[in-house]
Amino acid sequence: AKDPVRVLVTGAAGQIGYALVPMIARGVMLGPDQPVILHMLDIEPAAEALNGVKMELIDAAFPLLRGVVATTDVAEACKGVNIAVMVGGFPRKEGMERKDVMSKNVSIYKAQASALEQHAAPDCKVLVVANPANTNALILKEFAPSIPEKNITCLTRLDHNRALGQISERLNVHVGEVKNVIIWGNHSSTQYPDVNHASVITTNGAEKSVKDAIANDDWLKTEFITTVQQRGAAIIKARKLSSALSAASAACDHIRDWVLGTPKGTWVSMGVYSDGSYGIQPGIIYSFPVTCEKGQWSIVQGLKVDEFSREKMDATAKELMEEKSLAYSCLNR
Ligand code: NAX
Repeated sequence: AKDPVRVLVTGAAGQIGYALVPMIARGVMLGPDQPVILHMLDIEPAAEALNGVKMELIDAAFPLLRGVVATTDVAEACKGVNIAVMVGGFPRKEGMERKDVMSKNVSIYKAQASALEQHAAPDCKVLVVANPANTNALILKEFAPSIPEKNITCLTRLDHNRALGQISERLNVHVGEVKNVIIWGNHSSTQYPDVNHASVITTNGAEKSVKDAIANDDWLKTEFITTVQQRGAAIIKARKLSSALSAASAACDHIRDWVLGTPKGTWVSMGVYSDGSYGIQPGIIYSFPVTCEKGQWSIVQGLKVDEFSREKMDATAKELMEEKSLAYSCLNR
């Protein structure tokens, strides 16, 4: 039998946390034969709610769940964790300035970076979900220099899955028959959902490019892109709450593919530290197409980038550079 893996979820008393922890405990993230010990962190005002989540986890009698740590102590939460899913953060409230939200999150991610560095397992893999996800991940990377930079990522898989979903709805095919969309850049409304290299299995079993199958460039270049970019806002409008089950599911997809590998011929989108691929400047966490093998991701190389894509990829990189300087100005305050 496998040894249990310790998985940290921060912000575990929140909406995404509530959807995510049962998925992890059921083996959705690490597989049906992998026992887990859940470490759940939240802040003092949510301590009682967090304990309630722990009670429910016990009541669910998950066979794979070998232990639950529920705490408001960051060091205790990080102790020995192999996977860290960072969902906790400071939300933007009405009337708040961007700079003030950034400032709160910078201080949270700076502190949690140190705790992970000191207490997590040496090869801990980190996924930042909390917004601004790319920049929170960058701050975490900067303040945890002993964690390999390849181990620090942010979530753009929800956007990737949303793009797959839109294509599958449009073509009326199962979502599993669509692959290789790309989310470039920031997990924000400047992200660029790109279908230029995506393909679909048609009803007769043949593989076809999504561009040919849809045969409507205008839709792909306008409505498709804005629908994916604005999907989070559409969910808030409908639910009066932000995406939670889809975000939790995407976090599981992200970690599962990273740890267990992507299927042959398939790539996924992950926010990773830029190495200069596709002319994107190093020094930011940017979403790229990646394949994963043996617990390591690598950026898919050699994809053709046309002028339309270039412009959109650069615009979202520019926004990340601006977020980075805003974050640094908060650090120096
Ligand atoms: P909630 O407000 O329901 O939950 C957040 C939880 O984090 C709360 O329980 C809060 O007490 C806790 N928290 C705050 N500061 C903390 C700290 N310093 N340490 C530990 N816990 C702390 O938000 P929820 O809807 O669960 O969303 C969580 C985060 O995910 C938000 O930042 C949200 O913007 C972000 N999202 C990111 C997505 C992505 O694709 N990357 C999509 C979904 C989501 O919008």
